[in-house]
Amino acid sequence: MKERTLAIIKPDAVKKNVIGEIIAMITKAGFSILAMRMTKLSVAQASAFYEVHKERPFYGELVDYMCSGKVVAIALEKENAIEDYRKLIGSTDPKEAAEGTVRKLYGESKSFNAVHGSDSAENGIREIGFFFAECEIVNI
Ligand code: IDP
Ligand code: MG
Repeated sequence: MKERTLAIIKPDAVKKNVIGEIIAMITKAGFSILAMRMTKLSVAQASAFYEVHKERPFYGELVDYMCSGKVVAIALEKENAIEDYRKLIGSTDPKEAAEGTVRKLYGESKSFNAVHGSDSAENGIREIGFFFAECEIVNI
């Protein structure tokens, strides 16, 4: 079944000038881009996006990081998108990520790990809705 996932190229990866490389990895892996936008998150937006983590000790650092520069939000669709995208990006901690994954190639640390990916089909839909209006999703 086709699923949707939200990718975010995080501020560390944007600063490294690897937006193109990461998008190439995503499209070569067979994902369709339904919507894409560069933006800079406010503290309020980043806090709301990561609200599920608000009790975690790293929440403040995570919000600061996500607001520290520009990000690229990308709505993706593919069969089995959630699992396949998470395989493409690798483990949360780049040190533990498999060779050839986005986080292994471009992540700095568990905190600054280059990209975001949704963790379930339900959250994929919800997170895409956080960045894109229904009329901005181009599904042809
Ligand atoms: P995920 O991005 O692989 O789904 P989550 O556990 O959902 O990982 O965490 C969200 C984000 O919070 C991570 O991508 C990373 O930027 C940050 N993060 C996760 N765990 C830690 C940690 O132990 N220390 C610092 N930052 C963390
Ligand atoms: Mg997560």
